[in-house]
Amino acid sequence: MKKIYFAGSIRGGRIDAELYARLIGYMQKTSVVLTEHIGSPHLNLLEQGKRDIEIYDQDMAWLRESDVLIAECTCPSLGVGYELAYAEKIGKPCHIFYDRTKTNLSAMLTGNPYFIIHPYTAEEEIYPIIDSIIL
Ligand code: 6IA
Repeated sequence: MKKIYFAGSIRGGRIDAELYARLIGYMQKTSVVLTEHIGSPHLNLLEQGKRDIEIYDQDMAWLRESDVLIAECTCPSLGVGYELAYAEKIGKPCHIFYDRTKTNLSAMLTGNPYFIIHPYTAEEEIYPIIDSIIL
């Protein structure tokens, strides 16, 4: 089973949290998602117990352990941008999804040929692409 590091916005805004939860649930049928909390509706409560230094250390360890980074970037997030740059530095494959009807992705991502970018207009388009990445 592949180990997936799924990245999505947390402090950047939780508008797409339900989408993250659906994507994570789908990937968990066939893979291990190291960051399953990204889709949780209770993140504020969960976050209270943890210090930021612990969050950072744990996430970087999971990123090193993962086989692939899959990021949903419709809602811009500094943390996700940082994770993408770190993943590139350590040579992890990076797949980026974003809804082209809702956002214009940063040129720091679209201009970097290392990143494999999947613009979509409807959520259903994402699932077969995820299959091709993880199966
Ligand atoms: O800048 P942002 O907060 O939007 O960054 C989001 C990204 O940073 C996500 O892809 C996560 O991998 C990572 N990240 C940010 N905050 C947390 C976090 N908070 N836990 C894990 N990863 C995080 C605590 C919640 C937890 C106790 C359930």
